[in-house]
Amino acid sequence: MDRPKEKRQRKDTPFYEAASGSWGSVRGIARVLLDQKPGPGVVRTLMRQNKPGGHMCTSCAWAKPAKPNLFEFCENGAKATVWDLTTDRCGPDFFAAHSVSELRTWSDHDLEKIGRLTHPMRYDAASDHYLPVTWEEAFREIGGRLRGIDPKQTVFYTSGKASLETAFLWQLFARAYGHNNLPDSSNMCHETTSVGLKKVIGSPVGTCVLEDFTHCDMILFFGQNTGTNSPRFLHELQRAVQRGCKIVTFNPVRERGLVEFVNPQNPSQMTLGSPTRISDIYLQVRPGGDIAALAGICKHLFALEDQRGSVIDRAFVAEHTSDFEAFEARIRDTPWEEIERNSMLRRADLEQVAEIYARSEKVIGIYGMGLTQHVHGWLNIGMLVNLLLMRGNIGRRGAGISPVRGHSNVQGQRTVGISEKPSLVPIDKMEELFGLSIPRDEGWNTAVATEKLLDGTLKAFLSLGGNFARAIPDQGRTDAAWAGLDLNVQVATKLNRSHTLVSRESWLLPCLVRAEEDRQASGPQAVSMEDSLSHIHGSVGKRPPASAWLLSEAAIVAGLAEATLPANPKLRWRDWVGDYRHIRDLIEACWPEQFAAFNARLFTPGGFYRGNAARERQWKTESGKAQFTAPDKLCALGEPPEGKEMTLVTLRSNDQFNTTIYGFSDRLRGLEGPRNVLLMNPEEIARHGLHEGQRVTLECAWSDGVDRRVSGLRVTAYDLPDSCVGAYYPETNPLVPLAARDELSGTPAYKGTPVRVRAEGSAAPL
Ligand SMILES: Nc1nc2c(c(=O)[nH]1)N[C@H]1C(S)=C(S)[C@@H](COP(=O)(O)OP(=O)(O)OC[C@H]3O[C@@H](n4cnc5c(=O)[nH]c(N)nc54)[C@H](O)[C@@H]3O)O[C@H]1N2
Ligand SMILES: Nc1nc2c(c(=O)[nH]1)N[C@H]1C(S)=C(S)[C@@H](COP(=O)(O)OP(=O)(O)OC[C@H]3O[C@@H](n4cnc5c(=O)[nH]c(N)nc54)[C@H](O)[C@@H]3O)O[C@H]1N2
Ligand SMILES: [Mo]
Repeated sequence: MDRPKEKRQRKDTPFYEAASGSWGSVRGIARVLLDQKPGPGVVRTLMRQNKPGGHMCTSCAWAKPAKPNLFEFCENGAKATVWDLTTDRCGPDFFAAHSVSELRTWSDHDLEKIGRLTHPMRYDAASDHYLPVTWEEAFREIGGRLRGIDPKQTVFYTSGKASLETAFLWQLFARAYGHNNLPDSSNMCHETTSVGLKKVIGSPVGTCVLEDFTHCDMILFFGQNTGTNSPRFLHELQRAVQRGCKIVTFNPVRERGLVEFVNPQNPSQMTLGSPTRISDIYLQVRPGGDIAALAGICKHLFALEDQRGSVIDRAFVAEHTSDFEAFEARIRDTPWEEIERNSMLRRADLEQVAEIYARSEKVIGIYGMGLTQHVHGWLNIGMLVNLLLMRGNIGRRGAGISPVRGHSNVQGQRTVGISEKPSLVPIDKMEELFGLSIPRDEGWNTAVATEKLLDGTLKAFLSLGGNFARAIPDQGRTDAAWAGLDLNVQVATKLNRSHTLVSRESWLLPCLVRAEEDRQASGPQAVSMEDSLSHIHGSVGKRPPASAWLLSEAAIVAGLAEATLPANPKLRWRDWVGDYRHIRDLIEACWPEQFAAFNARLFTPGGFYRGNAARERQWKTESGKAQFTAPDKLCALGEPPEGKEMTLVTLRSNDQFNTTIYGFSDRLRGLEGPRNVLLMNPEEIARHGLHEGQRVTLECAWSDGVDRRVSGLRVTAYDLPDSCVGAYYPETNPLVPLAARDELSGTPAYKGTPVRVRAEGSAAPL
């Protein structure tokens, strides 16, 4: 197995200063090609990626333009595809040689690096090995077991990669079986958006489309790391900057992609190495400090309004919004000292941002996990919406709010019924179409499902992709609980830690990846997904499957459903899977407005837009208006750190996709080597009496008395605000308390854990 050398920051400058993109991204692709040895023709596959007739990338959810670039893939999109198309295999021979107990000690990287799963496998407790089985046996046995379990004690999890077609079948299976327990990776991600944005503007998704980025004159960026997590978006940003658009970024970490970018597709930029500056102003807000930062900008706007008028769009506020007066009073009453203390930013800087905002006609607010993964995450979003509403920046060309979604179809899965809330789903229509009686009680989201795992209520867990056990908080407590389940079924492409935390009965069902040809009774199939800007795209895989025993995800869901449910002539699983156009017709029947002529529009260049009322200034909120929120606090953290406590921000490196660890180069942060680093600024290292390279244990300081710790971290100097430490996800997930989650949506507060640092070998906390 690869053993990385020690992680170190480049020594030539105190902190990494190279531009994002550039030759580094080309080298990143070359490295993964060498490492994964994909079969022949992979370059052709990459050239088709994100273009009509090709497959849609499985990495991020960023929009796919109608007129694609020559290479419509980025470094990390290429890595994701090549990682899927490796020639390495994880088949019966591998499982015969390694017990599950042994595999449980392997790292995330080493487990996935084995290669693609090739056969359906069943865990054999007597030998502690996975053994190959036939699909018939797998479906029959799992179906039989499910029929003996109370559906209400069962969870069907989805990670956001499965297509619209598969996701629709999955939720239908769950509801026909008898529950709404449909947690999704979105519950750990942008659920704060789905709930928070719905509350304030009546739409669970963003209001922008790609064209808006060619008209805006200011972009406010909060807690989203474009260079690593949605690099194709850098092209829009670069073009916006070149036409004079101002970009202001709020992030505790100076992320290179938001500082400057060399377009790898621009020969002169590559040759001259002349980067485009992305952010005009970059403010290293403290974690959880965005409410205060936004309050400061709003406060100065009121001051400017008093001085010169015409700053606030009074006509828009009067016609379209509610509760402005309470918001105004709260902001005017908030003292600057509190704003500065909570944001750790200077008044003068926030005033400067307000000046630019007041001068700009069309402004877009962008955000990611830096706003959503906090205890008061929804208020972060409410505050950003407040700022936009003050000048009518929602529902206008070139303006709006734009959450950047994570998984490539995570937004779409919610659109087609993956939700624990039956009120958000056309249940009546489904009952009518399929002759069902579907429960109306709310099911479990990820946080509740994890509580049910811990308290023993959960009996069966079925997972459509993902790595639930590794992605959730509080792994010190949850890891042991999996053994108590009656049934654990994992549909997957590669081995991961969730597959090693076996239950009384555990199954591993391997599926095709998106770039592979999906051939069914009627011939090769297309699938579809929805991007971050609510456009739906068709996707066609053309590569030969990694193994003859693989099934498509849709076929696996249909096989499981057929084996579990009583016969019902209206549930024609086999026919539907024979031709996915039938599934798209069912989606259209359930959501006729958004999916009208779904099959006919499947390959619309740039995708087809499913519409958004808030973009048209129709507010589907309780008041029927866009809602101002008066902030009752200035900090998004549940328990702000005290004394020597620090706030832990869990980070993604440039060499991972969630729990999939491609390698050990966090190039854009200048960090190379093992991932067990603890990033701290040099003054904090000194304040804690530590030194660089020292090994430390991090302890969670959440006040529920539970002992949560991660050892063996190496202190690494990094440019972060005071009282903030950074470390990688998922290795530090055991430190995040399950109880620390957004108060409205339940999204875990992965960006705001209070921690103490303890030098290893020393008894007392420092
Ligand atoms: N290559 C690659 N692409 C990915 C993924 C991946 O792992 N690798 N994951 C996918 C998924 S599922 C998702 S959800 C997205 C995630 O993409 P992002 O939304 O970018 O998520 P993160 O990288 O977790 O963190 C975002 C940023 O928030 C900053 N931050 C932390 N705390 C705060 C805060 O309190 N305030 C502010 N303003 N900023 C803060 C961090 O420094 C970081 O730069 O990316 C998707 N795309
Ligand atoms: N501390 C901390 N924790 C976090 C986060 C954080 O920022 N900090 N981020 C959260 C976020 S935003 C998210 S989205 C979750 C991610 O949680 P998940 O979506 O559950 O996790 P992934 O790591 O994306 O899942 C990787 C696995 O998916 C399987 N897989 C890959 N492709 C396919 C496919 O096409 N089909 C199928 N069936 N399986 C496939 C592979 O077996 C692979 O091992 O983690 C959350 N956890
Ligand atoms: Mo995510």
